[in-house]
Amino acid sequence: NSDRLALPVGTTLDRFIMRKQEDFPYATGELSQLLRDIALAAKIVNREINRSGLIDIAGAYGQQNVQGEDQQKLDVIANIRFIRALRNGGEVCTVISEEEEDMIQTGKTQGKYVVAIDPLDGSSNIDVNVSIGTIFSIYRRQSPIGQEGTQEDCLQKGVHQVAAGYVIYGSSTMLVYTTGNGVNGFTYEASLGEFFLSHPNITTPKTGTIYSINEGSSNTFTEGVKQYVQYCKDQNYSARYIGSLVADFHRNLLKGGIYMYPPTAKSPNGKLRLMYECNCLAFIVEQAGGKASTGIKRIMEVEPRELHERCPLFIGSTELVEKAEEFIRKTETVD
Ligand code: P6P
Repeated sequence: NSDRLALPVGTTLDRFIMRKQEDFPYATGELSQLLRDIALAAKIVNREINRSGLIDIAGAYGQQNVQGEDQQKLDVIANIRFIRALRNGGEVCTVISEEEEDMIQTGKTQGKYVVAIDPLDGSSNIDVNVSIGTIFSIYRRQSPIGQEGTQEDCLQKGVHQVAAGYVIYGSSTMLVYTTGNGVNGFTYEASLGEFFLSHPNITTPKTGTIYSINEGSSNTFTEGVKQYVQYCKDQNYSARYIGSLVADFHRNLLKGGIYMYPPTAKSPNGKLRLMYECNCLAFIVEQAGGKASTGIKRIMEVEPRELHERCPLFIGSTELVEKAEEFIRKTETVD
């Protein structure tokens, strides 16, 4: 970006979105509004997460939440909040969510966009106060306006993403996203209810010394993955694995490193989901100068077949991902 476009740290998310829209003379504002709708839902979910510990305490004394229902799991609450915000915003015709088997039709058939979302990934980590996250992708619908979105609208290759991002609810809450022109990070100031630009133009280091993988499954790794993990040890890399995808990814994005979820006996096609985990983070990492692979091919080139299909994920610093691919290609036939 030329200086004219560079926005100072501290710019609010709203002003940032507005200024970036100005760069697109034909933009009609729907994507801008959609990004605002996602940010609103993130603020609401952030508040629910921060209260969850206390509500549990309240729950323990037999109290119930404000709706008088038994305390729902936070990932269910997050799913409700994000779908409601997307529906009310009016820009989205159809949503696919980790929390729901089928496509969710918002009823807004004029909506130009489809959203794939994992409303709260790693939610098992909430009770132990480990950072968790929301992961999302935005696609332009292919079917005509004025009807419900179709399965084909929801099963587009990652290269067709219009935008992708994540929210990390951690020591601070951040929104990190791209619309295909670089990656920017915003930190939430709850007392003001605003996201402020804190990490402009994020680029991930070309290489790194951190490798993230669950070595508890290493007995069933393929030969190529076993050899690459051994290579990381021989290079004296640091093993860092939080077990919360957004937290592991965000650390490696900023510091350099590789996150891997390879095929295992328990998850022969990897555990992570193509549409609302792998593709989203792949778009972000590529825009930040990194790489995202199934070990054999570029994540964003994978042709989706099912809404919740899984795929192996090797993502992060380009040199580390390419080295992993080298070991895998040397030892495995292309599927
Ligand atoms: P494993 C959490 O359940 C999750 O979906 C990701 O957030 C995390 O990276 C991964 O699964 C951890 O899986 O098999 O290592 O426990």
